[in-house]
Amino acid sequence: MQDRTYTADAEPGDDVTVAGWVHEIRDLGGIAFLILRDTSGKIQIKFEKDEMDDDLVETGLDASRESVVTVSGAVEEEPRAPTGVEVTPESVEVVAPADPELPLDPSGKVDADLSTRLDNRTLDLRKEDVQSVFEIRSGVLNAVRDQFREFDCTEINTPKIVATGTEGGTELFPITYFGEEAFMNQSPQLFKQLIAGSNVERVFEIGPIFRAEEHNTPRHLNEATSIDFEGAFCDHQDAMDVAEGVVKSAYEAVQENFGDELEAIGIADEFEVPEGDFPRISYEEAIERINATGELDEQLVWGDDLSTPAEEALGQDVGGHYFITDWPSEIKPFYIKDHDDDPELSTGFDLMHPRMELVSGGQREHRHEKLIEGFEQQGLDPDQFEYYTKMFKYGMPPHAGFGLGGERLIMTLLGLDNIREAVLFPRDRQRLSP
Ligand code: ATP
Ligand code: AMO
Repeated sequence: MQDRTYTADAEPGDDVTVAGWVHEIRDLGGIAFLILRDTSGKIQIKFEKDEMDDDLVETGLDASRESVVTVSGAVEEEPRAPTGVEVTPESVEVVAPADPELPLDPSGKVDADLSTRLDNRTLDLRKEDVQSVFEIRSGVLNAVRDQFREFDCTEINTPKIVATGTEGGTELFPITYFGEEAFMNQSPQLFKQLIAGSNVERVFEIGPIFRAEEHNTPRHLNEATSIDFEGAFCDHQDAMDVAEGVVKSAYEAVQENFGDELEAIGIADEFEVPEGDFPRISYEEAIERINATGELDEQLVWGDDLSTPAEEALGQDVGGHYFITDWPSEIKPFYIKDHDDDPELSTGFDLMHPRMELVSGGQREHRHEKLIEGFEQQGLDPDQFEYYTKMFKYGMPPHAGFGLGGERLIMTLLGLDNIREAVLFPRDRQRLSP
């Protein structure tokens, strides 16, 4: 790496070479300042026109905003400088000039709409608040990994090109695989179960999922990051405990390590780690409570899925994270196990943030015959899934798991308006590049 000092590490008395982008030039006449920005912060470079070499002054002050420059010089204390120090330059080099016509203002003084921001993500990420979202995202994924390791899980990676879908046929992206029909995977569901049934027992995966969602909403992506868990000898209650632990660990890590980033995003004062156990509300109670709010035009009846307004009404009523448990079997997928004492009721659960669903999970059907029956009830051909079902003949333990939407976790944790703000290069109906 180039011999350079991060701006945040420049101390009075040091001779440094700093490298970064021209954030701003302030010309006050006899004195002018170049504010240089790098990943660690900003530093003021001082040009005293009468006392410095003309070429040096010209190179520094003629550099267009967002050009990449390196500056060598002495660091001095200067109380009037934004960071309390400034550099008196001995040399300035423009390493990569920037076109003065910028499509987006990285100083953030001029607002840009989301579409312009996403089209120019490199410039967008030069803004401190935007960079902070992705520093936090990286920190959250670290915390989640640590938490899974505490639960004795092994990290796995499963294929993203697959022969069958699991989460609804209309949401599949078809591709051609050497002349055969194949799909982009919607969920690691079947693969994580196949590994939980081995001696590995407890697994997690953080990876992409692909959904051909037709609708364009602020909380759906066509390529999302799924945080998946699967554990042998676990039931749905255990899986809920793990989901709760993982979500809380994300909040705790942000609280502990990302104070400056929360400040930059402007939410440091309101950010809170969720306290206490997340309530576990049955589906039956959920629809009663939603109906009691009077927020919906039509009353919900047993068997209805929860619409967005229904979820929002319940979210407001509960006021924090909560689980919805014991869903009707008929609206949960074939791999979810029903309660032994009531086949109308499933062990499926969702973990909700007041704004939206974060997690789906449940105990799995591990009995071969019942699994095959489940496929038939959902109108799926069990023969197509033989690669999966046959392993249920060779000692498949009871097991349970869940999938947590990574971007939804970041979006709700940081109060972002649009899920696209939590992905570097989102994929949606309109967006296939960059
Ligand atoms: P001119 O009179 O043509 O503006 P000058 O060299 O006399 O040139 P100063 O009077 O020193 O300029 O400063 C001009 C402005 O810049 C003042 O508002 C001063 O507070 C500010 N200033 C001067 N030096 C610094 C510095 N090192 N950091 C930040 N602000 C500074
Ligand atoms: P489900 O389909 O509910 O369950 O997905 C799990 C979680 O993934 C997130 N998610 C999405 N996020 C953004 N855009 C999308 N298009 C999108 N689709 C899903 C949500 C959702 O709660 N196999 C099961 C999980 C399991 O039972 O283990 C599954 O995929 O946050």
